[in-house]
Amino acid sequence: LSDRPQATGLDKARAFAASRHQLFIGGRWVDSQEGARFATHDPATGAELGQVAEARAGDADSAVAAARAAMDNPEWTEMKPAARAGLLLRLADALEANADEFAALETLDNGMPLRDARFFHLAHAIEVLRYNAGWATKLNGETIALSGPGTWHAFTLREPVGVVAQIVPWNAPMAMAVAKIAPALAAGCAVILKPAEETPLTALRLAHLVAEIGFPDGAFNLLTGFGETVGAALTAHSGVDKVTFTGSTEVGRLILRAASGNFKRVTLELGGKTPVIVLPDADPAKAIEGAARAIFTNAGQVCNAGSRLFVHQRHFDQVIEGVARIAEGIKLGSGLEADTQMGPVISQAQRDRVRGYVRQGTEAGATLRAGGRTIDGDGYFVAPAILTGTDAEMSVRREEIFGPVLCAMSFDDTDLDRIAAEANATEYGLGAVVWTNDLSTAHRLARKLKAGTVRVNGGGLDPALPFGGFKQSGWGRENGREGIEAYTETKAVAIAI
Ligand code: TXE
Repeated sequence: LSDRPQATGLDKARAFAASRHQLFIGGRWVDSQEGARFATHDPATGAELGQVAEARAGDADSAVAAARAAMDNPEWTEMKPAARAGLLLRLADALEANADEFAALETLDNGMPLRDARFFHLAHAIEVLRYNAGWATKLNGETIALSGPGTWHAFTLREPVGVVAQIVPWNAPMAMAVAKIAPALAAGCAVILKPAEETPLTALRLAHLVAEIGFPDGAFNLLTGFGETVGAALTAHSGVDKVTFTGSTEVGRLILRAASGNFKRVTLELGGKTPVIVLPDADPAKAIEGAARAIFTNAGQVCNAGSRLFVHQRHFDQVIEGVARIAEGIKLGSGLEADTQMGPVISQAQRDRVRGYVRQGTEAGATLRAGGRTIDGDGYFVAPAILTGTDAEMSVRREEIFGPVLCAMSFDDTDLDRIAAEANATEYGLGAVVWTNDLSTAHRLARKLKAGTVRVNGGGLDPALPFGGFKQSGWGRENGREGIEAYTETKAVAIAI
C-alpha cells in the first residue's frame, strides 16, 4: 500500500462516515419514517464514526413495495441478460476505482487490517461481481423428452425468484453484502439489503455506486437498522419471496420460523466449528502456518475459522509450539497501522464473550498455551489464544466462539473412520481442513467429513466454489452455479404439438 492512496482513501472514508446517511428505497435516498438514527463505532478505539438512519417496520414496507414494483417493471424484468451483466461489471469497475476508500471504510467500521480489507475482502467482492455477471447470460433451462401419450415440446425456464431480503453480518460486511447481491441481481431479482447494525458503512457506500450506475429503481434497496426490528419485519413480510441470511445459528432458526408464513425460499449460512486435521504424513511447517491462518485471520471472526485443531501425536508438540509462537508474535493494533496483523474484535460485547470462553475453558481444566495477554487502550482487542487439554463437553470445544481461540487436541489413531468421527462430533458442518501428503488419505477422509467445504493442504474462498453448511451450519449453498440457481424458480412448460 503506498502512502498517498491510503491517505486519500482514509480521508474520503472518514468524511463519508461522518456524512448524513439515509435509506435507499426505490432509487431514492430517503430518511427513515420515524426519523430514528443510530451510531456506528470504530472497534479499534470505541470512537463514534457517524450516525446512520434506523429503518423500522414501516421502512421495510416501503422497501418491499419498491422492490415489488421493480419486479413489475419491464425495465428490470425484461432487461436482457447481457445488460444485467453489464450493470454488474460496471459496479465491479466502480468498486475497483474506489477500492482505497472502501478498504479504509471497512477497516474503520469493522477493525480488520487495511491490507486484508483491500487485498482480500475488496478483491473478493470485485471478483464475485464479475463472476456472477458471467452467469447472467448462462441461466438457461433445458428441453425435456416426455414419455406420455401425445407429442410434446417440453422445456424449463429459470425465472428470478422475485423480491429477496438479504441480511448480512459484521465480520466481512463488504464481501458478504456483495456475495449476496451479485447473484440475486444477475438472476434478475429485486433485493433489499440489510447490513449488520455494527457495520453499515460499506453497504451505504455501495448503494451510492448502485445509484450512480443506474440500476432500475427498486432493483436494489438498502435498509440500515437492527435485526430484531427491521430484519425481523423483512423476514416475516408477505411481499418477500426469499430470504438469504448469514449470521448466527440462533437467528437462523428465528428466520426459518418467520419465513414459514408465506413459505419463502430460504438460504442460511450459519455458524461453524471447523476441524483442522494434521495427519502423521503431513508437512508440519506448512500445517503450522495453515492452522494459525485458519483460526487467527480476521481475529477468528470467520464462520469457517479452523477452531478445533486435531494433530497426530507424532507432530503434536512441534505444531502446538509453532502455532503458539505465531500467536504470541502477532501484532495487534488498529487496522489502519501498516504493521498490524490482527485488529480488534467487533465490539465490547464480543470481546467479553470471547474472553469469557477462554476463562470458562481454563476454569474447567484446560491449559492456556498462548494468549491471555491483556491489551491496553480503548479498542476491543483479544490476544490470540490456544487451549490444550480440553474435553469434548467443554463449551470452548462445542460452541462457536467467533474469536481468535483455538482448541488443540492430539490423536494417535490412523483409522480414518475414527478420526472423521471426532472431527464430525459437532452440531456444525461448515468446513473441514486436512493436512496430508497422501493422496488416497486426502480423498478418503474428504468423503467421510460432514462439512460443506473440505480443504486439503490449504486453499481459499473462490466465487466458483459452492459454499454452505451441513447440519446446523445452514441451508443451501452460495457461490458457483448452485449459488445463482438458488435465486431462480424452475418453471416447466409442456406444449402439445
Ligand atoms: O449475530 P446475528 P451477532 C455468530 C458468532 C457471533 C454470534 C453473535 O458466533 O459471536 O453469531 O453475533 C441480523 N431477524 N455469527 O449477534 O444476531 C443482524 O441485524 C432478522 C456467525 O451479531 O446473527 C445482523 O444483520 N435478522 C456469523 C445479522 O442478523 C436479524 C456471522 C447477524 O447477526 C435478527 C455473525 C432477526 N430476529 C455472527 N436478529 C457467520 N456465520 O459468519 C439479528 N439479525
